Amino acid sequence: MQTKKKLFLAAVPAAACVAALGAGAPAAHAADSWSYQANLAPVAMNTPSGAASGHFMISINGDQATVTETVSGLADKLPTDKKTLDALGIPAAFAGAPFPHVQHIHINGDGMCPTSGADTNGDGVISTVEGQPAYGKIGTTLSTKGATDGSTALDVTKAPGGASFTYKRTFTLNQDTLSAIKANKAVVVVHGLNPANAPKASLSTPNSLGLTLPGASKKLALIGTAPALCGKLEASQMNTTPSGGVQTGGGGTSGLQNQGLFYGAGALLLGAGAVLTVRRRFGKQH
Ligand SMILES: [Cu+2]
Repeated sequence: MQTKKKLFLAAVPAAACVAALGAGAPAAHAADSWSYQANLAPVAMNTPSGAASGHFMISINGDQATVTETVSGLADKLPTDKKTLDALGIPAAFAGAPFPHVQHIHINGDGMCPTSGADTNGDGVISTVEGQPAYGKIGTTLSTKGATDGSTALDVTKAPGGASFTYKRTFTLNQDTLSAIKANKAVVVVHGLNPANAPKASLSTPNSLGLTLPGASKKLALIGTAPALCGKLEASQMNTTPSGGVQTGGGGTSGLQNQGLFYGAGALLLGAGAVLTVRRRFGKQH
């Protein structure tokens, strides 16, 4: 029963998640397993409306969390031109590499995504720091490997990259993040703006975190770190189980469909793996 349920949770198609949104589903749970989701939407000012999107699911069982996420429309590749790289504070070794998108579960802010009012210095970009009152500090780093705490928060070699990616990882969720998710104070943020449509100031202003990439002559420009996509984590209706009852309404057929989707997601992950390999190779260069 447990195994079956886990598979079900992992396999729920994105479309179903979208359908469940807005239903105001209560935080339903069976035993100690929960499921939450976020629709990732463009951050005001930083990403034009409709230019990028994503969907994020997290199923939690005890202290184990499995994240399944897809995004599209983000910055694809880093520039290759040396002048452009220098101007943005990106080391030459990174030329043409997949644009890294560090991503986190932010916690204990206002539990929301920043609006244009968050741009307190009025430069037309919402920096990571300016967004913090809305989404809070980093609770968990959604890294591709290694630690999921603050130690990998800005590690671009452990971040997914490219315009579109599928991210799936199971890891131990820290207590602070778990509590914040349950308290509706958790927000998923994907960083790194698309130079093609980012606000102009983000190309010339240093990032708000003081990050300098290894081998760079200056601080990374704001486009490298500013929040691009954001979504508040909300209880997923899909996790609703009649009190102590059996998962109903699905039936055998839908179970099969879900399995098919599950394997489909696996194929997508292979694609992501290829991207990661490229970056790993690239990461060794410096
Ligand atoms: Cu973040």
